[in-house]
Amino acid sequence: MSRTVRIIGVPMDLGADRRGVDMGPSAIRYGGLARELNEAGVEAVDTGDLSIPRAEERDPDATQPMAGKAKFFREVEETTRDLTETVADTLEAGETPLTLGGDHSIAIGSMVGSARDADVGVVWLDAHGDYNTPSTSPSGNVHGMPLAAALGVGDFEGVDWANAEGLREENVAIVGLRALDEAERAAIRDSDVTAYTMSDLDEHGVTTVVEEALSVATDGTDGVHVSLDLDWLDPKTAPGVGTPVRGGATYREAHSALETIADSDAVRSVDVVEVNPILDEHNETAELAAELAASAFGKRILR
Ligand code: B3U
Ligand code: MN
Ligand code: MN
Repeated sequence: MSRTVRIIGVPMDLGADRRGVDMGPSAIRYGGLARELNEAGVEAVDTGDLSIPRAEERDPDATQPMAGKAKFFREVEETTRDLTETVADTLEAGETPLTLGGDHSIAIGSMVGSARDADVGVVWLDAHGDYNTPSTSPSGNVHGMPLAAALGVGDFEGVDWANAEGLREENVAIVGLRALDEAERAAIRDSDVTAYTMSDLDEHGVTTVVEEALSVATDGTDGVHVSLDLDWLDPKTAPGVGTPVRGGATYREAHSALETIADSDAVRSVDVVEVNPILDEHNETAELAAELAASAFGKRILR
């Protein structure tokens, strides 16, 4: 029986400084997502977009966590609750959620929803650690915090809407890391999260590193949540992202990584985030996002 992938657009940019990633879902669809998914041999259905508060009508500082700063915290909570239900309902219906960002704060909802009634591991493909908390974040942008939020780290301890029930640090693997804030670095080092840097990719190759990441994420779990931040790729290949960092994965490494992930047969839910069409060139980052989603669901040339 073929897999049904449900596309869920989350045009959210309140978790990021730079406006524009709210147009990501539209650009990725326009970039051929449905066709790519069909070529992967899955049934693609589209829920449309969740409704997101408009930044101009909201006060970024209206609510703040107990300590530290997190801009648009109330709006991130609203969106997280909404996406959590959508992702959980999708899984309950036997379908696979593919959540399109939007900034990476939306991954809180996809992880909480995915790990509601199951033990879930995470493979996090990102230049950044996304392990800040409101107290450690230099920017106050929640897109730098989703992993810490879902794991209940620091200020996020006990925040019911943000903590992913069936997710443990031991089952989280970050791949391709190359940009960390000082306090974030210390927090990741002290945690049980496994982090593979770009140096690890250079030294061992993408297949070996992703296979290791998958063994971390599948160890004792029911499935894997894959969160792909397009800034994981090198900005030459994926220019349309809000926070580019030099020295990222190549086009071929990225496809290879997602093909390896598909081969594991462990994919439970997927995010594709941080595409910024305003900064993109001829929609190429959005098209790449669509292609990589297809690779994650098993698209192959000879199949
Ligand atoms: N670590 C920085 C930068 C950042 C994190 N994630 C993105 N940018 N996309 C921060 O703001 O927390
Ligand atoms: Mn990210
Ligand atoms: Mn990133």
